[in-house]
Amino acid sequence: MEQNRAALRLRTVLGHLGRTSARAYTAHPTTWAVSSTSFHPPQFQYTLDNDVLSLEQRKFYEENGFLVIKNLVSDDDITRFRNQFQRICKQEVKHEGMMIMRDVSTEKSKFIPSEELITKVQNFHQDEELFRYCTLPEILKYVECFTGPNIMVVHTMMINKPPDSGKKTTRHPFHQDLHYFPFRPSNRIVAAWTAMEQVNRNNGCLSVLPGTHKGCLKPHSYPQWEGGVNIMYYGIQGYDENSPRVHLEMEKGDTVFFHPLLIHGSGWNKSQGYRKAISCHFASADCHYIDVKGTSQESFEKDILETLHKVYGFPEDASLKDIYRLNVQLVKGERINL
Ligand SMILES: O=C(O)CCC(=O)C(=O)O
Repeated sequence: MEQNRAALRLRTVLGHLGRTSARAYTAHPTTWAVSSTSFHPPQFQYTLDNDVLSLEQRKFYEENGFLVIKNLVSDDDITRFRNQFQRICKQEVKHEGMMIMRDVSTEKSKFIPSEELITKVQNFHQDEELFRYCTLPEILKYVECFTGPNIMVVHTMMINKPPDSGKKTTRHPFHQDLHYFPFRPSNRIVAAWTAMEQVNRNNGCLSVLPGTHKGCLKPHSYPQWEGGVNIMYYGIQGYDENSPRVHLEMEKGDTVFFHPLLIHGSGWNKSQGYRKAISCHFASADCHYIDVKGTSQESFEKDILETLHKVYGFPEDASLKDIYRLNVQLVKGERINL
């Protein structure tokens, strides 16, 4: 009985159940100074057979772990996402389970519901307007190349990187997204990240370490930054600082798809503007859950459950798997395991 109540609470809080049905480059895949021509894979493992990606694009993702598609999302859609984000910031729209986050540098100042104080909205699954992003045919067409035809939305974010206060807290340390996910196989998970305006090194574009998706999941922890670090912004302990770095300078509407093991992060925002992006993680519904206890992900599970318990009264004995199980949502094909 108690457990049923807890499960019900969990569901209400976290959203509804998935339904059963070092150099800068301009964002153009063929201009990256990273290899695609000398590449002869024994077989493709990170992409699936279909007629969407060209052979060159496929080889590029296999080798580098990311792929930028220019001008994929329309200006009209981006305007709609921007307007809805503003409504959420002003608290004209609220959803249970949606997480509203602030930069650590403004955490202690009085909260005024405005775009200036909100750095990220996570888990917008219940917001029809923002969730449209995850169902756009132009996005799903590419997602399918990595996940296959049964597609689940597993995580959503709208990021509003503010002008930095000078403490460099707006940086996002290098990390692998798989650290946050209790399902596998990793090759059937992909992120889509769309620039909502021009992004460059000045306003803190994404930076990636090409080819790192071929490695394994590394231990993560909070970096010891003088100015503080944002909640849930874990960084990799001990990556190779000399690995070649690519700064993904992109135009509004350009979208990068990337592998969950690809090491990436973003720089601090030196501009006076709010750098916006919308992002969604997708996984094949054929993926299966894993228990993260005893793995490097256990500390994240503990952290998130503690936060959810404190803020929302979430059951203490839940698992990372429980959080996702209640939140994932089918957007194409059939629901299988997730
Ligand atoms: O948009 C950014 O600045 C970084 C986003 C990111 O890597 C993440 O939230 O995992």
